[in-house]
Amino acid sequence: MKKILLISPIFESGLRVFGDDNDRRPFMTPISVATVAALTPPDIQVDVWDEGMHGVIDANTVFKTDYDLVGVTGYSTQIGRVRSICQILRSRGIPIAMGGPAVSVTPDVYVDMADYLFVGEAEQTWPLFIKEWLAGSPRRMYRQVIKPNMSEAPIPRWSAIDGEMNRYFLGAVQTSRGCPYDCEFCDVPFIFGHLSRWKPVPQVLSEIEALQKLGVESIFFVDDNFIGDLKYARSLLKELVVFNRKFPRRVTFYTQATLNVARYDDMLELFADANFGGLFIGVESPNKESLKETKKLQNVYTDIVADLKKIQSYGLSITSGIIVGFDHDTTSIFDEQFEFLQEACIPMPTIGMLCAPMGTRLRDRMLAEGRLLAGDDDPIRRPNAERFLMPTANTNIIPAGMSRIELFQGYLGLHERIRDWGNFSARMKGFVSNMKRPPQTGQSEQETTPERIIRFVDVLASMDDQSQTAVMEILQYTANTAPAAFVQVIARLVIRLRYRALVNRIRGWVGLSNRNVNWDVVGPRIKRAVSRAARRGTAASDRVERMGKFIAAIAEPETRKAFIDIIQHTKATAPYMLSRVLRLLVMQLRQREMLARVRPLIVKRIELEMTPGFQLEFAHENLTEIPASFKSWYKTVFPGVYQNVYQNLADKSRAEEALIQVFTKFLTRWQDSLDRFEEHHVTDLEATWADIVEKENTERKPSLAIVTGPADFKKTRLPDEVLRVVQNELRRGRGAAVLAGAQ
Ligand code: B12
Ligand code: SF4
Repeated sequence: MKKILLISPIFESGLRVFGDDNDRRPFMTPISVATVAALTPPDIQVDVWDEGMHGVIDANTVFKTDYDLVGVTGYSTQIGRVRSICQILRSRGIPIAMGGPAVSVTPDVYVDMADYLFVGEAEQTWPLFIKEWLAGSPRRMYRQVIKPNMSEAPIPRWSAIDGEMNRYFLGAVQTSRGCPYDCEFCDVPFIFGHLSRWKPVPQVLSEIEALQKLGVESIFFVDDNFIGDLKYARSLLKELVVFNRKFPRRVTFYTQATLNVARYDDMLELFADANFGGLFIGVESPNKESLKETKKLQNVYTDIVADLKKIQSYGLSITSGIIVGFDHDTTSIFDEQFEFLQEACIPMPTIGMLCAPMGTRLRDRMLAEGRLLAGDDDPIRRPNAERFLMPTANTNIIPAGMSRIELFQGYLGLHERIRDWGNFSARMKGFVSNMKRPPQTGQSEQETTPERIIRFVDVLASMDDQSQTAVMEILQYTANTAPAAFVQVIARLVIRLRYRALVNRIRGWVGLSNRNVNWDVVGPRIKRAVSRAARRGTAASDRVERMGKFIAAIAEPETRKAFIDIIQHTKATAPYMLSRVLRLLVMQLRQREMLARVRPLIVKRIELEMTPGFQLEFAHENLTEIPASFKSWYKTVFPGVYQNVYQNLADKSRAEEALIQVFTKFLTRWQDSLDRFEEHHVTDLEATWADIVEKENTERKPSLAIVTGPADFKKTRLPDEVLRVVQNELRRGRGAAVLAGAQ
C-alpha cells in the first residue's frame, strides 16, 4: 500500500489576532490538507502532520512510517517554514508535492523546492495526479484553469489527523470560494475568482456535524466572503439557526463578510441567532479617498461607523481589517484611524501596512511605478530573510504620502494606542452598551456564562486595592509553584475574606471600625502551605492549569482593573454577552503579548533603514500588459483555436494547459506590434497551436484520465480563465520559465 504524508506548516505569529503558536493550543483544524486527504483514494494510506498539533518538523523528527510521497501546503507568508520542511524531506529522499495559495500565485518560486506543483484548487488535479503517479508517469505541474464546482469538494478527512481534535481552538468549514469585489490589494479574485461558488447546504451541515462530534466547539467558516452570494448565505443561515439548536451546547461560528451585511437586518438577526460570535470585516480605512483608490467601493458610499455599530448591536463583535499606508494616507492617518476605531467601538482590530501580494493589481501598479521592493526587502517572497524580520509587520512597497520610516513609526504607535488597556476598555464598554437585541440561540444565559470566572471577578471587585494585590500575588505564586493546590488556596482565601466580612459586620454592630485582613501574616502562611503542596508534586488538571494561567495573565493592576471594569459593565448592561466579552479580553491579552514580541523587531527595522548608506532593493520584473486591441480579437479566434487544440491533442486533459502555452507564446512574440490584426497573425497563431499540439503529442504519453470535455464557454468561462493565466505569465515575465518547468 502506498503511503502519503500531508504537512501543514505552522504560522509564525505577527501582529494579528489569530495564529498558531508553539506553546499554545493549535489554532485551526488544517482544512487544506484534510481536503486533499479526502480527495485521495481510500486504498492509499494518508496521514496528516499539522505542525500546530504535532510539532515543528526538524532534522530529528521521526515519522511513524516511511512515506512514498509528502504533500506540503502553505501561504506566501509561510515560505520560510515551507523551505525548511522541503530541505529536510529532500535530504531524506522523499518526493514532494506542493499546493495551496502560495504555489497558486507564484509557482515559479517553488519550482526548485518541490517535485510536483499544484496551481489552483485540487479537486480535479489531485485525483488525476494520483492516477498518473501510481502509473509511474506523473507530471511536474498540475494547473486548474476552470474553477471547479464546490459540490466536488469532499468532506475533509479529519480521521487522517492523529490527535485530539478538541484541542483545536477552531474547526474549519468552507461554504464558498470567491468574492464579487475587486480590492486592489487582494489576491482572492485572482486565486478564487469573482463568482461566489458554494457547497450545497446539506453538505455544509454534515461537515459541521462531523466536527462537532469530534469535540470541536467553535467553527470558522473559511470563506473569502460569506455573503458573496446573498441568496445562498441567507438560505444557509436559516438552516444553521435550526440545525445548531439540536446540539446540547451550541456551536459558536465565526466568518468573514463584507460591510454591506449592515444593509440586511434580517441577515444580521440570522447571524446572531445561529450563534455567530463575530465577523471579520475588511473595513480598511475611514479615509474615503484611500478606499476609492483601492476600489473598496462597498465601503465608500456608506456611513461606516453607523454600519459597524448596527452590526455589533446584534451581539456580533467585529474584528476589522485595518490598513495604513495607502497612497492617499499621510501621517495624519494614524490619528484618524485611532479616533475612528474608538468611535466605532471595534474591540479587536487587526492592523496592517499596505502590502502588495503576488497576483494583485496593486503589485502591478507598484512595479510600474518603481515602488515595489524585491529580494530580502520583499516580505511576501522572502519573509525569513535577515533584513525582513517579521512577515506581517513590514511592507514591500514605498508609500506615497509618507516615508517608510514614518509608516513604521506611525504603525507601531497606532498599535500601542489600540492595545492600551484604557483605550481597549473604552471600546469594549461602548461595544457592550450598544447592544440592541440579545441573540436568540435557544440556549439560556446561565449555560453560556463562564460562571466561575465571573464569580471570581465579583469577589475581586468587592476588595480594596491592597487586598486585591495581595490576593493576586498569592494566586500567582500558587499558579507558578503548585497549580494543583489552586482550588484549596481559593477556598482558603474565600473563607478568610468571608470571615473578615463577618467580623467587620459584628464590629460595626458594636460601633468599632472595619479592619482589613492582615495580608502580611496571611500571605506567607498560605504560601508555606503551597510550598508543602509543591513538594507533594501532585499534577494539576487541565482546567485548574488554565485557571492558573488566567490568574497569572491578569496579575498586573492595570489589566485587572480593565477586566473588573469591563466584566462588571457587561453584567449590568448586557449579561448575555459575558462569554463573548471574556473571549475578547483573552484576545486583548494575546495582542499585548504579541506587541511586546514584535515591538523590538519593528524598532530594529526602523534603525536599519535609518542607517547611513542603507539601500532598499527594488523589483525589476517585466510588466507586460495584453494589449486591449488583442482582447476583442481573442474572443473571435478563441473558439477555433480551442476546437483545433482539443481535437488534435492525444491527451484531452491537457487542452487548457496547451491553450495557455499557445497564447503565451503568441503574445510573447507579437506583443509590441499587436495594434491591428492581419493575415500573418492568423497564420502564426495556427502555426503556434500546431507546434504546441505536436510537442504535447510527441513528448507526453497520453494521460490515463480525461478531466475536461469540450467546454461550454459560457458556463466555464474558459476563454477568460485562460487569458487570466496568460496575463499573469506575461506580467511576471516568467511565462517561459514556468512553462518550461511544467513537464
Ligand atoms: C482561514 C484563513 C486564514 C486563517 C488560517 C488559519 C490556519 N491556521 O489555517 C488565519 C485567519 C489565521 C489567516 C491568517 C492569514 N492569512 Co489567511 N486565509 C484564510 C482563508 C480565508 C481560508 C483558507 C482555507 O482554509 N481555505 C480552504 C482550503 C480548502 O483551501 P486551500 O487552502 O486553498 O486548499 C485548496 C488548494 O489550494 C489546494 N491545496 C492546498 N494545499 C495543498 C497541498 C497539496 C499537496 C495539494 C496537492 C493541494 C493543496 O487544495 C485545496 C482544495 O482545492 C484564505 C482564503 C481562501 N479562500 O483560501 C485566506 C488566505 C489563505 N490568507 C491569506 C493571507 C495573506 C493571510 C495573512 C498573511 C493575513 C495577514 N496579513 O495577517 C495571515 C497569515 C499570517 C501568518 N503569520 O502567516 C491569503 C494568502 C495569500 C497567499 N498567496 O498566500 C489568502 C488566500 C486570502 C487573502 N488573499 O487574503 N488566514
Ligand atoms: S471584499 Fe475582501 S475578499 Fe473581496 S476582494 Fe475585497 S478584500 Fe478581497
